[in-house]
Amino acid sequence: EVVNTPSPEVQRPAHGSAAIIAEIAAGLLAPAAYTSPKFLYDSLGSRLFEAICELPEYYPTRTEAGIFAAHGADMARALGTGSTLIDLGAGNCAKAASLFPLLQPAQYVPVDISRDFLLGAVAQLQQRFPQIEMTALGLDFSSGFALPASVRDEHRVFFYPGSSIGNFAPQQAITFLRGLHANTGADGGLLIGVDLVKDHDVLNAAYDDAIGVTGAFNLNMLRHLNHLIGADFDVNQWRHVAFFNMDQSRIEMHLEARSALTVRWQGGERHFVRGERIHTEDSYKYTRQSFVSLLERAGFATEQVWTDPDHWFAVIHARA
Ligand code: AVI
Repeated sequence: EVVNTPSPEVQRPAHGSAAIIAEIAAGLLAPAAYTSPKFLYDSLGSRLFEAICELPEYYPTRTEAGIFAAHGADMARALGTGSTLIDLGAGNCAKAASLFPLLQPAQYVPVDISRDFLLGAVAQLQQRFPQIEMTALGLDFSSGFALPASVRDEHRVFFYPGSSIGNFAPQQAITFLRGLHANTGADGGLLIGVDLVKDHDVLNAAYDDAIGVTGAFNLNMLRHLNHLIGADFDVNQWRHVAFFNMDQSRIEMHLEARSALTVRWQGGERHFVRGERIHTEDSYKYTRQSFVSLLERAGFATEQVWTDPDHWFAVIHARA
C-alpha cells in the first residue's frame, strides 16, 4: 500500500504565536529592518553559540571563566552559601555548575528561552548534584517575568554571566535590572558579567571570526524566522556583517542582502535592495565606571568588581 504523506516541512504550521508573528513582522517592516536577538536562539542557534564560545577570537567566555576560576572562592564568601541561585539565560548550565562546589546553593533555578535545550542540561546536572533542588524555567525573561511560587524567596542571587546584559540597549538594561531588583529581596544580590571596552580589532574579530561560526549563528536566525512566521528567507542570499560602532560603544550585527530580493511571510512581505540590512543584534561594551553607574540607576549598589589582568571583562557583585 502506498500512502501519500505530504512532507512534514509542507504540513507543519508555523510555530509562532500571533504575537510573535506580529512582533517579527513589525521589525521586518520598519524603515531600517531589525529583529530581536532572542530569535538567534533556536536549538541550532544555541549550539552555534556554544561553538562561538570555543573560538579563539571570542574572548568573553574564557576571560570570564578565568575570573571565576581565580576569584570564585572570594565570590562565594561575598554571596554566602545556601542561596537561591537564579541563572538567567542558563543555556547548558555549565557556568553555574562550575561554581556549585563553592557557592553551594540550596536551590538552583536555571531560566532560558530554549526550553528543550535547558531541560536536557538540567536533567544531567541534577544527577551530579542531587543535594541541590533544581527548578528549570523555560521562558523568555527579556521583557520581565514573574517567578513561580516554587522559587524560594529568601537569599535570592540573580546570576547573569556572559555579558548578556550587553545585548540590551542601556535604557532597556536599566529597566531589566530594575525588574530583577524588585524580585531580589533585602538579603539577595546580583552576580553579573560585563564585557568591557577594549581594542577595536579584538572586538571586531570576536564577532567576525575566521571560520565563520558567528556568521552561521547570525544567518541561522533566518531559518528560525522561516519556521516562526512561515517566511521564505533564502540564507544564501544574505551575508553576515559585524562591526564596532564607537559612538554607541557597541558591536552591531546585521544581515545584508547580497542582491535585490523580496521576502514573503504569513500575512506580509518586504522588498530589500542590494546591500540593505536587517539589524539583528547589539552587544554593548561598558567601562567599569559606566556599568557601576547603570547598576546604581537600577537600584543596585556595587559591592565588588573582579576582573582579568587585561581588564577585558568584569564580574560584579551588587546588592539590592
Ligand atoms: C549572548 N551574548 C552575550 C553574545 C554577545 O557576545 O553579545 C551573543 C553573541 N553574538 C555574537 N557572538 C556572540
